[in-house]
Amino acid sequence: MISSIRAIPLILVLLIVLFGCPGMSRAETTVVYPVQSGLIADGSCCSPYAYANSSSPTFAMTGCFNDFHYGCFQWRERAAWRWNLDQAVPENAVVTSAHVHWNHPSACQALNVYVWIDAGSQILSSVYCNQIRNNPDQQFSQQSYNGSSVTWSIDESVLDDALNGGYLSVMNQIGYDGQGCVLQNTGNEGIRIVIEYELESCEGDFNGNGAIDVDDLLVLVSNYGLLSEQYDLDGNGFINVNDVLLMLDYFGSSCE
Ligand SMILES: [Ca+2]
Ligand SMILES: [Ca+2]
Repeated sequence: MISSIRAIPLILVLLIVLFGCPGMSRAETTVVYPVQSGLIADGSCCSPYAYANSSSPTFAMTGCFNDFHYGCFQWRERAAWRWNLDQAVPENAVVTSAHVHWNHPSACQALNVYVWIDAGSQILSSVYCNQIRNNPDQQFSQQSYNGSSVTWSIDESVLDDALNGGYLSVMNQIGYDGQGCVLQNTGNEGIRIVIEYELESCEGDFNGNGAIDVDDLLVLVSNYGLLSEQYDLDGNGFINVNDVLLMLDYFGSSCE
């Protein structure tokens, strides 16, 4: 006869076997906001750019086209951000994607957008921004830019460098011939990096087959209510419902 205390995990096992275990993947997402932001601009067209920190909630980025005879037809405002990615994800994380996200308070239409990305440890300065612009680790350009929210994918190798080195910097320019856009700089809708990852874990793989599956769950259940170091997942010395819940969290993941 099955005692009621052991019936609980057995019912869970039955539910998982019958209906699968949706939502039990180990996928995680983290959102990282910049630690430094600023504009690269000056008061006139066609003169050298200079970086200055700014924590303004929005950045108005305009082009420059101030010469009637096309004598000055230059980019004007650029913006730059720097993120601290040290410890952005756990050590056992396997990153599956990383994106720069930004929003415009209202839809932005522009002829050109450029984005330069650098995985470096320097703080933002005029010199560093110029270096990012001239020698980026990754770069995008998009013509016919139009939207209120935009996502740019960060290359895996660039993100790896940034995670190892600690920092990622992004610089952009929007607009041409006087057009421009307002960009949300701070707040939840401000420019941000979204990293998706999975946790590499072999906890719960009791039979060592590289996956946490129903066989492991059955092993756990067969030890339910017993003292055990081997199958104890939460470290309290015995197997109870907390271990079953942890097992459900791990369930379906693989160790590779
Ligand atoms: Ca297993
Ligand atoms: Ca336990």
